[in-house]
Amino acid sequence: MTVADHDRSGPAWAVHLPAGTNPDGVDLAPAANLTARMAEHWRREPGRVVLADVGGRSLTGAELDERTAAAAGRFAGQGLVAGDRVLVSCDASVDVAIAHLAALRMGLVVLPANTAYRADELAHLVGDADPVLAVVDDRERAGWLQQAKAGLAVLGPDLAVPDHAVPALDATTLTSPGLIGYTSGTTGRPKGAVLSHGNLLASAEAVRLAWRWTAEDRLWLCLPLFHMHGLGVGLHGTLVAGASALISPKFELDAVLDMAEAGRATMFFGVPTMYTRLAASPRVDALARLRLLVSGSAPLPAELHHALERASGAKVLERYGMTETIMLVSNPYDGERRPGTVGLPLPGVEVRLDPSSDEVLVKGPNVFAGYLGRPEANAEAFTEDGFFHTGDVGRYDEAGYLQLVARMKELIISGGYNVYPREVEDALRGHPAVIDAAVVGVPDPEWGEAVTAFCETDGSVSGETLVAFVGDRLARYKRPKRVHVVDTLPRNALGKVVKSDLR
Ligand code: MLC
Ligand code: AMP
Repeated sequence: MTVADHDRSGPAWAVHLPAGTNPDGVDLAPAANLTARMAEHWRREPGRVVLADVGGRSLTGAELDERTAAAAGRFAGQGLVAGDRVLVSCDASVDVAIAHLAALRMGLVVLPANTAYRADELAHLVGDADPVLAVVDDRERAGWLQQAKAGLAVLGPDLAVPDHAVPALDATTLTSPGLIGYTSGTTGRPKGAVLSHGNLLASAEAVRLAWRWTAEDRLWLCLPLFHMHGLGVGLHGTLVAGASALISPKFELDAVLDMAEAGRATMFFGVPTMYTRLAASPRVDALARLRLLVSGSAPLPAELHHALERASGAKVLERYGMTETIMLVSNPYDGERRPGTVGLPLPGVEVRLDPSSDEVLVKGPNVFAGYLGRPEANAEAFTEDGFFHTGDVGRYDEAGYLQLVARMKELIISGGYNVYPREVEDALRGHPAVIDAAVVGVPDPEWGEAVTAFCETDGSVSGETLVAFVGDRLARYKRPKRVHVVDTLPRNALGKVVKSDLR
């Protein structure tokens, strides 16, 4: 069976659209670009609060319109013009949301960068995408960026430079690039997935419809704003729905439960590690007060889904997405939410399983057109008829819901963050005492998968030293949770390490 439901009369559209909606009337690109769609809401209801933070600051639509216009003026005053690239690496805040939206409004292309990245990881992004300015909230990272590109202009998230004439706003087209999300795809060093305004808008519209997201909703947004989950779904989804978000720079268990108990939000989005921690709290029943809890970025174990439901009555809605495609497949809002599945294709998304490998192949207005400057990778990333290879292996269950059963790509997902074994292995091999290294993901109750390393050494180094060594070179979440020093790594006849034996 295929649930390739681009066909508007098919079951996927029917399950995701509100009752009575005519699928033929649904337009996933209902504006000239992403921010034009947001600005329609700000003009229609200028007094409605749209962004707030945990410190008590809040902005109405009119204020956000004005603040993002002023911020665009400041970018213009630094000499930036539409098409220029801006690297943004900041903890989530109202200020960074303003800077991000201002950049999009004037046609700049945003490169979000994890705040945990260290010098090498940032230098790779700078070398690959050549930003003209960086918005960074930390001196050390600012220094690394300027080492990577001499003379790179760096501003803090408050953009503390003089005001300047506001450039043309919301004037880009749907095909204009808006974001470049770095991800390793199936192999190699991170590549920049170029997402257009049309991709970003189509995905935000699809989840707005599917999750019945309205202006009355308030999202508790404690995901980072440098990955798709927090940015493309959390922030963009909120503003495309004309709704509001309460931004917190960090996931804090008690803060989430206090918010839920007090009814300060209607929605919460999280990665499975967050739900694991919530499920362990005696106050977890507070979650039932929220209208919608969404999980994604990594598999939500069916037992965790059931445990949350037993303890709180809430049925978490699991969905599936990627940097290159934003949101793809979701359990339904109104229909049955099936634990252990990611649901049915979202409106506009076509899903097909490769007949020989069961790889999930996808197509739709949300799917990116290619990686920045990588013709060979792009040739491999798409089928002849334009479907993108996700690198995830799927099957359909008896109800036609998609289950993700394996990954073809060598990817470890730890707490919702991606870790590529190659990168950690290369860092370990950089230690003079390491002869060879192999890194695998080991099932872990907290992180989903724990980065675990096996090293052949000359006997002069301990596992702890190697953990610290990697921690200085790569983002801390990539550090192995365990390093096993071994005499020899298991190898096959060709000399290749057999990772399945290590797991
Ligand atoms: C933090 N640490 C991690 C980690 N996060 N280790 C492994 N994996 C992780 N994900 C480590 C830190 O390095 C530190 O170690 C220690 O844990 C405490 O750090 P912390 O910052 O206080 O941790 P905490 O706040 O508890 O972070 C856990 C978390 C966070 C789950 C809240 O990881 C998180 O926000 N994850 C969400 C990631 C996300 O947004 N993914 C979306 C990708 S988009 P030490 O030793 O240095 O003290 C995508 C597409 C899609 O995938 O479908 O959505
Ligand atoms: P990223 O490179 O951060 O975009 O990660 C995308 C990958 O996260 C996907 O290819 C999947 O492997 C994984 N992923 C996202 N959502 C889910 C989910 N609900 N269940 C299982 N894996 C998921």
